[in-house]
Amino acid sequence: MKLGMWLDAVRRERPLVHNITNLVVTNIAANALLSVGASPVMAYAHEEVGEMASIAKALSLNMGTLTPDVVTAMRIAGRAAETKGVPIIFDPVGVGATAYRTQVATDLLRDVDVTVLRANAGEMSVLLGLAGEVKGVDALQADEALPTAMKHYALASSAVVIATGPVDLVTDGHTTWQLSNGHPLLAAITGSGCMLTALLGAFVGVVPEGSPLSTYAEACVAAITSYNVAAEQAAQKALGPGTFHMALFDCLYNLDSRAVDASAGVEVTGA
Ligand code: ATP
Ligand code: TZP
Ligand code: MG
Ligand code: MG
Repeated sequence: MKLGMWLDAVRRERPLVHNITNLVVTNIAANALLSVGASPVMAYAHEEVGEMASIAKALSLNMGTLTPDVVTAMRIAGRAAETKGVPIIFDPVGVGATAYRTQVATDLLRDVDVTVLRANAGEMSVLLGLAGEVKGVDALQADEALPTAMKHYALASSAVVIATGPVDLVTDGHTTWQLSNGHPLLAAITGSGCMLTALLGAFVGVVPEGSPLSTYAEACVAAITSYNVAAEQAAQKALGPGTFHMALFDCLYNLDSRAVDASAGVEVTGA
């Protein structure tokens, strides 16, 4: 599978990605999108989120610092995106940590037609009713039944389902991709998952409308691999989390699409 072509498409088309994200990562998510060649916008007012989501190429929803106002903004934006066929990415940050987060995530997934669901493996385990564990926003433990549960959920909801960690799993219910790129320093900075959730918006934002779910899954595989290859390059320049963080933007900006294909660690099952 050619992955680098998706990065080229993002740089060519510069998709507008509407983010309703959290207070911790707002700036770095916008910078990650700019570094990869996309166009970020953060908009929260109930008065404008519907309009913004309808002109965007993707809507990225992130539950990191929830308030009732943010939840309403997500619902209004989600409805507008659905009406216009704009793909929606959802990151249920910290689901399972509190009853409120679990309720919001469950309700949103029931009411909004999400195209891509991304969480760390602990959050995904909790969300799918398995024996996962989260501590605040960090994964503590995933369930070994996770890959099968993800496939079932993907089929039932017609969504791409992604669980990240040292190894990332992506499934559309038929095919599962196991991705081995990345670096432990990603777990040493806050927002590494949230930046990825924003970047998924850029990559699914260039999928031609009307494409099958498998094409959205491929774009997600390309997004994760591009990000994780950039992280591997950044780690080589870094002294620790601080310099790694800065180098990550530089490496995303300078990432060669051929290097993505050359370094990709992708295992496919069920194709
Ligand atoms: P957490 O809250 O546990 O940090 P998260 O939402 O930030 O979770 P992660 O699961 O940490 O999300 O994944 C974010 C990115 O970091 C992904 O691209 C993933 O592949 C990568 N990653 C996380 N941990 C590692 C690791 N130990 N080695 C390599 N890559 C990793
Ligand atoms: N608290 C609420 S959101 C957030 C923190 C620390 C950022 C979480 O980012 P990530 O990418 O899920 O680690
Ligand atoms: Mg993290
Ligand atoms: Mg997270």
